[in-house]
Amino acid sequence: MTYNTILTEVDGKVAVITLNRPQVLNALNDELMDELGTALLGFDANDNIGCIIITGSDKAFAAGADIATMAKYGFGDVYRGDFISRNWEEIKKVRKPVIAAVSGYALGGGCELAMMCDTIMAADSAKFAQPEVKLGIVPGAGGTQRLPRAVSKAKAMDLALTGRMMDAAEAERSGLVARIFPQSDLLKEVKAIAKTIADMPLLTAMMVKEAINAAYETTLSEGIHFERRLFHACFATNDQKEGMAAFIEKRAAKFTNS
Ligand code: CO8
Repeated sequence: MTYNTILTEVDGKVAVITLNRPQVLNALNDELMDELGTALLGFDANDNIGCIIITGSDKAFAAGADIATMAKYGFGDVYRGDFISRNWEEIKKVRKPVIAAVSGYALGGGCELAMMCDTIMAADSAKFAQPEVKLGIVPGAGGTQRLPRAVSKAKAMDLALTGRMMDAAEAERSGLVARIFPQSDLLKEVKAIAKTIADMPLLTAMMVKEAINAAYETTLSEGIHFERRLFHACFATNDQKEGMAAFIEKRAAKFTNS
């Protein structure tokens, strides 16, 4: 499938989706979000893929929603058109692990898109911000909800009220970013991490993702209960038998994703 605003690549069991509107620093418009959703759900349905990476260019993961488009909108347009909800939530339907590999700017909707992924790996050049306040809008794709959960209320308030940029080192210290790599190594390193994940038993990896994401939606006791049910369910899979047998027999496991 060919797209206008993204590039896709498959490397073994890893799929890479590259945001590709370089002339506007990968500003996120409807076409891009539609294509991203289609590509994500396509890879999610593909049995040969075990992990998906979303990345951008060296200069920008994404510099936010497309301001030139938004500038024309009035309340009626965004309310009646359900701006955001229609095509910004597709990523949440993806059940396989999704990694954001961020170089350069991840601003506004770009930062929010990265936070919708399951984890964020960053180049040392990465810069994160929620600068919407400077445009007279609040973050609208989850920034006020996901950022405080990732970095604390104090830092989320600081970032969203001042609109300032946070560099990769601060983002890692704050818990937004899992690991930092030199910019030239980012994609290679993230592909290696994605391959490690894709080589794990898929059903188990999907359950890990589902359980950790549930931690953000439930009370602790409900979350623990959910985890326990998934833990018990693992014992119905062939890969639990294989993983434990391989350990005992001191050999590499051969998972069948069943
Ligand atoms: N939208 C549209 N065009 C953009 C955007 C954007 N977000 N960001 C950059 N561009 C364009 C510029 O207009 C410029 O175009 P041109 O060459 O035609 O003038 C080109 O990209 C290059 O940008 P700059 O010349 O500005 O490059 P600099 O290196 O000087 O600066 C910056 C880079 C700092 C990233 C700067 O471009 C900037 O501040 N961009 C805007 C960042 C921003 O405010 N982002 C938040 C947008 S609001 C948002 O994301 C709300 C999300 C809510 C959910 C959305 C649902 C759809």
